[in-house]
Amino acid sequence: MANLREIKDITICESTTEMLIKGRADNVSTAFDRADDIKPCPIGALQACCKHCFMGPCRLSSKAPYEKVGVCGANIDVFQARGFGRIVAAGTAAHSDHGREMSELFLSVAKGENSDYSITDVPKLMSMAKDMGVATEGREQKDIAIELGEKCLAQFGQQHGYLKLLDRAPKKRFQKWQDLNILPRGVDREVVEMMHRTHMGVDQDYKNLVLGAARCALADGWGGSMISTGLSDIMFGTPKPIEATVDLGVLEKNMVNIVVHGHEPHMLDMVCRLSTDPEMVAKAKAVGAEGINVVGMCCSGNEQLVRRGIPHAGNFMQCDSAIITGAVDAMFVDVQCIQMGLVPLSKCYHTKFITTNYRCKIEGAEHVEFHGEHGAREAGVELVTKAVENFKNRGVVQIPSKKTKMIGGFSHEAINYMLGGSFRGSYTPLNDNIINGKIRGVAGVVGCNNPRVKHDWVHAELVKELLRNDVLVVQTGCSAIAMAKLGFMQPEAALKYCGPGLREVCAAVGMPPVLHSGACVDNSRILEAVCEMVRAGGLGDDISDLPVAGAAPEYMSEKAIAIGHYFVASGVFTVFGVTFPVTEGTKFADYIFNGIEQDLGGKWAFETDPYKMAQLMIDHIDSKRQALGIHVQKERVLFDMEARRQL
Ligand code: MSK
Repeated sequence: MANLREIKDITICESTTEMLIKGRADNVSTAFDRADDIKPCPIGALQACCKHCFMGPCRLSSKAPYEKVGVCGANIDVFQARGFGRIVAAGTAAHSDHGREMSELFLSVAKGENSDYSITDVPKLMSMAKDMGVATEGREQKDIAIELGEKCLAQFGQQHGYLKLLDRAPKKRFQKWQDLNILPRGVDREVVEMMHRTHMGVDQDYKNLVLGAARCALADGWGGSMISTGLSDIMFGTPKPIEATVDLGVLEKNMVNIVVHGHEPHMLDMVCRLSTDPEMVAKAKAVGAEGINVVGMCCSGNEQLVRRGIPHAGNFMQCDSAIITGAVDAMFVDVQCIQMGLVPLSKCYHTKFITTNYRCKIEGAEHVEFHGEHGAREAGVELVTKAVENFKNRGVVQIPSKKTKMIGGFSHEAINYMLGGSFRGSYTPLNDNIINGKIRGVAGVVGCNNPRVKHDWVHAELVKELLRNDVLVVQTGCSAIAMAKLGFMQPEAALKYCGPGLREVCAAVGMPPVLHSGACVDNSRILEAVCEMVRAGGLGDDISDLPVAGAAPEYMSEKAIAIGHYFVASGVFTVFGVTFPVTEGTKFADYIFNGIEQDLGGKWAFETDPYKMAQLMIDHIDSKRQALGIHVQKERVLFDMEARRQL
């Protein structure tokens, strides 16, 4: 391949650097190399190509006169809005299909038809039941769980009304959605409708399309994703602060290494349990290994890291590197973010690359079908046995030594408890510290890695800049792993990286300044956290009043755009990096970057420079502080009796 970047320009991650050097010496190709080899299509990057019918494809560009239209007469704004709508529909479909899988699994457990999994978090069962309108008083736990499972599953195919968990939103926010007629009715209905509206000859009003996409995205955040997170918590436990270790150094030289990569927590859960099963351990010892080491990768790994402290090998752009170590005896994958390039790469080493889900088969990969609802243990035994049997085939092994300790597990419930204690659990202390200015605001920094930018660097520089300015950071997904590897999820990080106000709060509570909340599907936890902030009072009566902002600095997936759009539709200023599917100077661009704020209270921004990105977020936070009248730190006033009476 010609013109490959130097490795120092590809990543700031030490262990990835070491493995990319090895990979080049081994003459194998990685996604970083392919990104150098294949340039992005300039028309596609601007969302200026329409393939929605076969009179085209029609291509417009920023250089074409604004009046130029496609064969059907559709203009550049409709090209972009239709493309954007389909991206949101695809992202929503991905999260929500995962949510459906969790609902079906949960229902099989609730009915007692599945002994491979169980209900482990009864308080979460009760709170979720209440929010889904399931009566709990005087009823058997089993009956509550069955009704909850059925109600959750029905949300996907519901045709009328609105998704029940939207009731968690502040009243003003709900009213805004109702006034705009964008309350999602059912998850599947909104995805199907978006696909219909973007078909040739249907919706050709860019604003109507963007608002339709908002309805679809809300079905993701407040529907499919929120259901998935809630039911997974009931089965696998609601995260609370827990220690874990991240980076490629979690691989073990003398153990059978299994990397589980994908998005569905139940396969990883089963494989983890089997790794300590005496029969499986005996099998491992019989082939000369000391035992079985199961580690996560990407988001199912994130889910089980924040719940159980399972070691995590790395984020999306470290999958290649894990295989290049030569120490991965098997990589089991389920759905989402699985790169096809990992299959030929695994054949260059000894790694068994095994797909496990009927929805995600890859040519050249071995397939062992795993179903959570039936036969999970048997499939798990088959998978783990294949990894164990492959241990003897190892060649040269080079495991980077780098691994970092971290504290993760900050669900919105854990934040509530951490700040207020078990008897007075509340977001009031957080709000108080925002009002008194010690914490300037809160930022959600989430999303993927993208090989077109320096791996982990944009995440790191953005987060450093936010912390320096007293902005508390909440994270999910691959972004969280980037910061965990760099040590930002240790309480001591507050002393090193934070401004004086945030440092003081973190030191008092003993928490890290960067809070890991889970997988990309768990961004719904951040929605719940901002609802709690509104409920606690003092910071306005809508999410859009809060001094908060969101960012996905290295995103790459359609899911990320769906997440971004549900945050914008929920009233949050949201900045994306790398690239954005938009042609500047169009009415569509002006609407999503500006005008949409009038309608929804949130808006999009696009910026690739992490320092400018941070500035945009801080400026937004400051503007909200100003609107709330908390922008200047007030002198403490001592009240006399008369003043108290007036109060
Ligand atoms: S895994 S969607 S690269 S966060 Fe959720 Fe990471 Fe993005 Fe996949």
